[in-house]
Amino acid sequence: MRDELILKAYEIARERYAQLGVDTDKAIAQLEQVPISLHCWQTDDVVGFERGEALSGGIQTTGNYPGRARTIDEVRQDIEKVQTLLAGNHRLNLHEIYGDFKGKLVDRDEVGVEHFQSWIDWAKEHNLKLDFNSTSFSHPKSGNLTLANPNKEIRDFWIEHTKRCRRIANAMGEAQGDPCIMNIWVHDGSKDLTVERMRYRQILADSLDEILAENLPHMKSCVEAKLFGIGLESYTVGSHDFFAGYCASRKVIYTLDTGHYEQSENVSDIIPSLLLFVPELMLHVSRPVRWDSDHVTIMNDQTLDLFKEIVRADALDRAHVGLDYFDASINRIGAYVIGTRATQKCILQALLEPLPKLRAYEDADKGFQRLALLEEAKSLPFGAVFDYFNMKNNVPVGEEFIGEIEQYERDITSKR
Ligand code: RNT
Ligand code: ZN
Repeated sequence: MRDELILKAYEIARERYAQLGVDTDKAIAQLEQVPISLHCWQTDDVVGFERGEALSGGIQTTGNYPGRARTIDEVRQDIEKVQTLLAGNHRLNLHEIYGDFKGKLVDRDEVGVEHFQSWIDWAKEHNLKLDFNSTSFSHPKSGNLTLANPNKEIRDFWIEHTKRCRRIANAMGEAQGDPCIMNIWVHDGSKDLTVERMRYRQILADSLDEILAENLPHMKSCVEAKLFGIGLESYTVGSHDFFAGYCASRKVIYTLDTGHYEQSENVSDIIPSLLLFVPELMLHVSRPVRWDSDHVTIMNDQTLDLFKEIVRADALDRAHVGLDYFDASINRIGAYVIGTRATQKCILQALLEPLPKLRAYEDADKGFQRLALLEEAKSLPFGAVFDYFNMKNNVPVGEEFIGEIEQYERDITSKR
């Protein structure tokens, strides 16, 4: 009965969209090909397995909902659960502090592929491809400046760390037969006014040039821009302008985190500018509330517009989609699933846009018609298409995943 209803609704939706020249089957097939890189740090509030230091680097999790993953096995168990609730083949995004250190303190300038071999094996077993991140926060040498530090000893420590991480990413990429995307984000900045804005940026550019010089064919590096960090409010070395210039001149992938903008800012408009000058984009899909609060991604205008611009630019194959938020105030598995499904909904909405018709109106200078269709497109039967997409992929449809997560909480996370 349930399946019949979903199918019936889908058939009607398919016809309705077809009237506007939109092929829903094609959109579903395209959506199935978009992997979303799941950020491992949502399972455990960005703690990792190195030294369990308090989170630093200007980022913060808030909340203490029970059930946080405390071990590598618990992180894996949670990711495996999440996978069963999502349509499509996704990726797992690891941070360096999530290495399999087997209880030993492995410092950041000592880390190697051996600390990620069990991840590589596990990922293969579970049909997940891995992405990676160097970790410059939550460490005694983090301070306010890492790769941009004028102190050579500290700077070299972080350069060594980041180089090692790139080699680990390369090994992951080789093992999975698909490039591992490695993100470099450093929190470097200043709480108060600085008179050395350009100097730190010069040092950061030099450090990155040195790090990226090594040719590693199985990985791709990306660098993440930011507005500010907590405790580092007056100045961010790796600002949006810095990285736009850096990525354009060095042909490096730009990481755009939607949490790093003001709530009311039109983030999506950056897409068609960057795409003209940088090779690819890495997206950290997130949600700022008042500040870079990393709330769970939802289907809001910012996220919808982001993917509409990517689809309008025909750039889904140049954009790597990942999530980046850490909400410790609600069920963490639930947070994962809400955010991933919201991202998929936004991608689907973008794929279902009646673009040829809208473009024809625009070319003919028919402004009223264009706006009217943009408005009407919002209430097309998109939900029926999304439901069918999930049913077709044998994962929960609609709110069905709520019950499944409640069950997992009763059986597993509440006992932690
Ligand atoms: C921080 C950046 C960064 C981190 C992760 C944990 O503002 O968004 O991507 O969230 O590396
Ligand atoms: Zn981010």
